[in-house]
Amino acid sequence: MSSPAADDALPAPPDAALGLFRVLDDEGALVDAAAGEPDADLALRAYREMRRVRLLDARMILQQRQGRVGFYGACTGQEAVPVATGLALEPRDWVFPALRESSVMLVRGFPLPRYLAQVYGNAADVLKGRQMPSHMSGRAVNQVSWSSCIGPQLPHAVGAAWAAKLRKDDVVAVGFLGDGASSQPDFHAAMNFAGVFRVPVVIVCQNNHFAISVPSSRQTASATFAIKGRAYGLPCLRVDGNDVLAVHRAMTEAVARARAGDGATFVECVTYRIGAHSTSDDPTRYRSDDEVRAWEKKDPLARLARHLRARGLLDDAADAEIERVIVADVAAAIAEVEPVGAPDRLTLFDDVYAEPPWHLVEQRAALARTPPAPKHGEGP
Ligand SMILES: Cc1ncc(C[n+]2csc(CCOP(=O)(O)OP(=O)(O)O)c2C)c(N)n1
Repeated sequence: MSSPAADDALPAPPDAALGLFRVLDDEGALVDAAAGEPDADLALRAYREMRRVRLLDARMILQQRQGRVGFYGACTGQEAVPVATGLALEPRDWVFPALRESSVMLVRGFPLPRYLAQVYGNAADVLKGRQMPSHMSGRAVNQVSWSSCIGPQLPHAVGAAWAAKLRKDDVVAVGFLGDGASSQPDFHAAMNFAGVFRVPVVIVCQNNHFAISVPSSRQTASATFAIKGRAYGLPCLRVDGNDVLAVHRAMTEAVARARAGDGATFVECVTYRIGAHSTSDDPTRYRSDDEVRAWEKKDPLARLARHLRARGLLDDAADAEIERVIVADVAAAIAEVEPVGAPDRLTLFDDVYAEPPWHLVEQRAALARTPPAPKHGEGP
């Protein structure tokens, strides 16, 4: 047995909740070359998916500025987390997003035109125009609608995971939050239940340093967000959220742990919201250009591109072709869904009751007899 003095001399083990797990450094070089090169197909797929989200967001912000959609919430600078998550999950797993993870759906195969139809809220939208734009969800890819309240998706994710455990379903749930949501009671309830009942859930905090205008330093006095998991008895890990390969590895391990029956994990992904909170926000009111420029240097796409180029997996021509295809796909999707009209008014009565009560049956019939109101600019 070693003496206490000898134990004291040992260096402290690295603390996963206080460190920053990375596969690539800011320049795109491998942090641990001995661990081997990341899978080339995975890296290229992640790059294409992140490019798609970035270009799509830029185009949709223009649509909003032109008055063609009412609102849009982009995730510019934060593409790595949704893309890595989408690539780490099985189709049977469930996703409970917060504000910036809608695009997990695209990675998991949801068609782009239907995804964009949600922003227009028209008849092609699977949500029948009932949600605020940028609150996409789809049963086909097990992605639940975000309620727009900050936090409740976390108990939902834990509940779904708990149900899967009770039913002995081989299913994992992932629940997302921003750093601001860690101040909500639902976060603590979810973390506690996840720990006590050892449910197959991964709770992922995207620490993008702001909750609208409130900096993360006003959300917590903890050294990191990841370390909060320890109080609930959860393994917790702090990851570079701008390193898609690191997030993919962390998520793959956390999902495997959950699926093996070894319980929940809490992951903090350290990132930065490069753009505005939403199209209704002006971030120049609460943060400096210097800060934004410094984070732009850590851009997740540029970093992965440097890595791919260094390995000979990407060059200017291939990159331009990736962009050309995405821009054409986005334009085609918009052209397809923009002219689609509003959902039928009678769909208002759908999806609430299996057997509609008599008064709703009457109201539905009355609405069906009433001619639609004239559109703006029409009529007398
Ligand atoms: C319960 C509740 N309070 C306040 C809001 C208004 N609100 C919308 S987004 C947001 C900030 C969320 O910050 P964070 O959780 O860090 O996510 P981020 O926007 O940074 O991705 C707030 C306060 C809300 N939607 N719900």
